[in-house]
Amino acid sequence: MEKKKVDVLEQMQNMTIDLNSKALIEKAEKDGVETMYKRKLGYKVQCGFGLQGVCCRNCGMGPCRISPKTPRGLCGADEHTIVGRNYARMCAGGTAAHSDHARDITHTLGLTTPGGAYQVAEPEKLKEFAQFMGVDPEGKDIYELAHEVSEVCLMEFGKPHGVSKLLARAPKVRQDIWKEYGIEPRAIDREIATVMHSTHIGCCADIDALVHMAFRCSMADGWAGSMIGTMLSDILFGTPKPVHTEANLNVLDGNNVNIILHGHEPTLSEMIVLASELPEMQDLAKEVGADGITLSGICCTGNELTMRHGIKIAGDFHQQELAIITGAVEAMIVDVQCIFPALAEVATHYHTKFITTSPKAQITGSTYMEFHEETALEDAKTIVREAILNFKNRDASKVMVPELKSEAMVGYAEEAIVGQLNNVVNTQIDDMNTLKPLIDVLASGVIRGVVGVVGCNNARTPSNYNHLTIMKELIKNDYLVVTTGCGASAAAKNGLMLKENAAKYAGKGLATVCQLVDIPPVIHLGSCVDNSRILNICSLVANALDMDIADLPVAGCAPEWMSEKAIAIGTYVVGSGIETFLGVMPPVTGSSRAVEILCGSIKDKVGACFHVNEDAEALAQDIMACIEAKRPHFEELY
Ligand code: XCC
Ligand code: SF4
Repeated sequence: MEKKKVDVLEQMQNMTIDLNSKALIEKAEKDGVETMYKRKLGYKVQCGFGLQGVCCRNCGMGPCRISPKTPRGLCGADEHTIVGRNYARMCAGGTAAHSDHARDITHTLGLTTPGGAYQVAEPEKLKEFAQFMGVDPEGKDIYELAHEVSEVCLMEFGKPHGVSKLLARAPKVRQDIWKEYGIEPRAIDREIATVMHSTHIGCCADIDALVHMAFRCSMADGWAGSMIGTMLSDILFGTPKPVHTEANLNVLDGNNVNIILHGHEPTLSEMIVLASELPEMQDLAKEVGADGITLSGICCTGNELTMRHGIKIAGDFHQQELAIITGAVEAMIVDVQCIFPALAEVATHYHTKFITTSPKAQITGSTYMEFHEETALEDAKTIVREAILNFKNRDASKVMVPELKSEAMVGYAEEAIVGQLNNVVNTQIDDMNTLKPLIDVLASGVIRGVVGVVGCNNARTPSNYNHLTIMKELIKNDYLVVTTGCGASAAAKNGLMLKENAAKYAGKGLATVCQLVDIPPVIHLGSCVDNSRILNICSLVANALDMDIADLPVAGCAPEWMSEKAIAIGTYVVGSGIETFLGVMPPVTGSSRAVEILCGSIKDKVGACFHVNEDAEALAQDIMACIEAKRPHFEELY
């Protein structure tokens, strides 16, 4: 290749540390296919106003952009107002996404029937949750109960009075802090609507009030929407248990029909699993000349599937285009969120069918096959059939499945983590007894702390670099890492979710615990809505010790965050009293006040704040220093 082309290729390959991705970026170049990596080259200079959050287009007089020459928008909004409004809107966007996902799951619970496509997989969990939500399970048929719980949960989205019922899962001291600051979320939809209203032109223009509102809205994400999503997904599809899987694009199978599921809601993906396992589908695959069907997942759908079925993880957010570029994918089936519209164009270069299924995420150029929960299995069969029949169109000369994959153990729900530490899998977490081993290793300092390293890939950092750097540094120093979302995929792809690798990567204390109780040093907690599992575990531990969540030696980290969902997550994690570390600066630096509050004074209100450092090594050090500073107080209380 001529020099210029080599330079361009190298620049693109430097944007990821994943070797499979590097190989496929090269293939994309050869195939003449544009990817995110190519487009990024065209974005050398990103808009400074946008980066700082000081561009407002909340009304038609704008856009207004704050600069020394124009310190106020036409309406007089200053940088603090504009940054505050933009931040609050990001939180509302993220809360809406997670919660609308949860709403679909909740409706699905209402559709369960004995023997139907959707059934109750965890009757005991349902009963316990029903009781918690104030529904008496006594004497009720399990499906009658499921439908009643569905109705009660739906009310959490739009009830006219009161605050989220799920706040009661938190320690009492935490609940008091929320009451005091006034961030107990009311109905989920109401919090989102309030933010949209207050950020309309001519409404809220006070940074403290805007941040407050952003927090209350995000709390509805964590302590209502996401928590309902996780709980009801477990009830419907089963509580995840530790299971073996493989990760990275080599999981695509050359002789099989390859179906990739991408997006978020298990309502669709679970049905695709069911459909693809039917003998008629397996037979059809053989008829078209394939050996069988390989399902794999990308993004959070990948996480949901792998933790419940051990289905392989094809890749993360930044590998979605590259997956199609392998030329070995018969269908990429998507529902909602984190789906590049670019997939439509990428798919035109290969035989891959890019199948959209949700009215909420229709994409020009895709094959739209609408999925309805009411006719779930039939719809899923139609979609899977479409994928299988596409096998004959595969062009062998365009196929290149890259070499690498890693093994991983995934699927640690709260029950599994606590149970595993007791050497009993899937115990009910109900007393100090079952939590004691977890608390003991933390209190003794054998494990220094627990850090949730979660979230996306961001093209502002090389894909996976921050995740892996931070995770490795933490486990090396005896901090247990729990992870969700695309962070979890990064860990799975790189061998960090194997107990066998604990001795290699983890410090002595953590490695010993891993050996003793058979856990990997980085624990797969699920998808991004499953960050609510972190809230749950922290609450259980804090309750058992009669402490506040803020007293625990724990931290949150989103090293490569990019979505509005991630901002909402970060905000509710801070609101829950957990110090939160970001590897990419959010668009708030245009307002000194916003930075002061979010990275400082909010701590006086909720006991934690944001910390940002775009140097991953330094961020890992910051996290450890922060936890070490908490330890004396924790040990004293304990
Ligand atoms: Fe999307 Fe949930 Fe981020 Fe990955 S981690 S890029 S939000 S898929 Ni959720
Ligand atoms: Fe400009 Fe104010 Fe309109 Fe924003 S709301 S675009 S700052 S006039």
